[in-house]
Amino acid sequence: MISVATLPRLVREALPTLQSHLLSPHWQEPRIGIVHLGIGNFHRAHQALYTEEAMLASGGDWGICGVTLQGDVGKRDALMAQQGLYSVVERGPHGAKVTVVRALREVLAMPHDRAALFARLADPLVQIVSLTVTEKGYCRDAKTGEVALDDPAIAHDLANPLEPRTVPGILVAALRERRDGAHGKPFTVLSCDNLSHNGAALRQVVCSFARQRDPALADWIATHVAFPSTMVDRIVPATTDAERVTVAHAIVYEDTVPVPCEPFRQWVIEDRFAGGRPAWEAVGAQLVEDVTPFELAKLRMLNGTHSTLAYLSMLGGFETIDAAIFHPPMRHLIRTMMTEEIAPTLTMPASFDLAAYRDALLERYANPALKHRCAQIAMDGSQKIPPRLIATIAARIGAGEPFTRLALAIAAWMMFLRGHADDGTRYEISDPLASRLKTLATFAQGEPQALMDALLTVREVFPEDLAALPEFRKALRHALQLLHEHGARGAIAALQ
Ligand code: CS2
Repeated sequence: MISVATLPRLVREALPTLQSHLLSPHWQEPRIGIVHLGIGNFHRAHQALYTEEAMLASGGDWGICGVTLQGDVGKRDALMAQQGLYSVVERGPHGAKVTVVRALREVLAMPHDRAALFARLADPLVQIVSLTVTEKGYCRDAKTGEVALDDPAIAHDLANPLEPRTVPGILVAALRERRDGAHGKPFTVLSCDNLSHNGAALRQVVCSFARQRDPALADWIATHVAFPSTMVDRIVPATTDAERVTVAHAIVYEDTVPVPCEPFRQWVIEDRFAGGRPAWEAVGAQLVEDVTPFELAKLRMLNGTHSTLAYLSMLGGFETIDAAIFHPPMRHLIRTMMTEEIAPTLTMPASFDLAAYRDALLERYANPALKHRCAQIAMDGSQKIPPRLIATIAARIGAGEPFTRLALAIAAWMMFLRGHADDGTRYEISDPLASRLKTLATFAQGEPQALMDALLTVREVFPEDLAALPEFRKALRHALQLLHEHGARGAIAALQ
C-alpha cells in the first residue's frame, strides 16, 4: 500500500518518467488559446481532455487558462503546485483507467487574479472563452431571460465595471477591451452548461448586461461575437481520497486533485466560431449546425431523470445513483418515465434511437464504480428543475398527455426542501434560493396542499400560467399525497 503523501508531487519534469499508457506521445507544450471560466471537475474531465486529444491529433496552441470564480485560491494553488497537471480516473465496471492531462497551463482565482485574467482575455492568441459555471452562474432573470438586475452581484458589476465578479460582468468588460484593443477581434464564447439553448441564453444575458451601460458595445457584441450552443455529457462526481490512492498506484507521484468520471463522454457543438478552434471533431466531438435536439434529449432524458433519482433518493435513503437504480421499482419508474413521458416530447434526427439512448443511460447509472452521490445532484434544484423537468411537463400538457412520474419528481423536490428524509435524517439544502425555499417548505408543516400552494409561488421555477393550471395542480397534489402517506419508496412502488 503506497502512502500518497510520501510520493513526489506530479509536475511537468516528471512526465518523461511516466509509463506510456498514462500519456499520449508527441506532446508539445502549447501556448494558451482558451480561457475557461469555472475550472471544476467537469471541465477537467470533459472539454480539457477533448482539447488535449485534439492538440495531439492536429496540433494548435490551445493550452487552457482555467479560472475559478469563487476566489478558491486553494484550488488554484493545488493545481499550480502541479503546474496544471492532473489525472483523470475513468471508473467503469471493469476497472479504472488513469490519464495525466497536460492541456491546463495556468489557473487563476477571481477576484484575486483580476489583472492577470484581463491580460489573458485581451491576448489575441486567446480565441475561445468557454464556461462551466453552473446554471446560477448565468445570473439570468428566469422570466425575461435577460440579466437579473435585482441580483446584488450584477448591481455591483454594473456599478464597478472595471472590477467585475460575475460571468456577464467579466465577459462584457473583456469584450470591451477586445473591441477597443489593437486588433479589435472578439473571442468566441462557448457555454458548456446544462441550460436549454445555452449559447443563445448566454448571448442574451451578456448583451442585456452590456446594454445597461453601453448600447454601442451591446450592438457590437450582438453582431461580432459568436455564442455557439453545445451539449456536454459525462458523469463526473466529486473527488474523494479513493481517486488519490488509485492515482498514486498508477503514476507513483502524488496528485492531490485528480478527477473521477465514467468512461462515456459526448460533446455536440454548433460549428459557429468567430476565430479558430481545436480540431475537436478529430477526437469524437460532433460539430453540427443545430444542437437543439441533442441538448433537449440530454437535458430531459439524462438530467431530468438524474434530478428525479436524486430527490426520491434523498427522501428514500439511497446515497448514490447506482444504489438507487439497483432498487427494481426505482429502475422501473425511471425507465417508464423515459419511455412514456419524456421520449415522446422529443423530436430527434432519424438516425437517433431514443430507446437505445434510454438503455445506455440506465446502464451508465448502474455503474457501481462511480459512486455518484445523490446529494450532489440534488443541489441547486431551483435552477435545474425548469430546463430538466418543467419544460417536459409543459410539453406533455400541451400534447394533452399524462405526466404522473414527472409530477412525482417535482413533488419529491418539494418534499426534499423540508430538509429531512422519510426516516427523519436531516440534510442541508444547497440552493441559491435556499432560505426562501426552506421557509416556504417549513411553513407548510408537511401538509401536501399547503406545501404545494407555498412552493408554486416561486416564479423562478414555476411560470404563473403553469402554476395556475388545474391539470398540473391535480397531478402534483396527487404525487405529494402519495409521498406524504407512503414515503418515497412507497410512492415509487405505487406507481408501478
Ligand atoms: C447532474 C449532471 O449534478 C447534476 O445535476 O445531473 O452534472 C450530470 O452528471 C451531467 O450533466 C452529465 O453529463
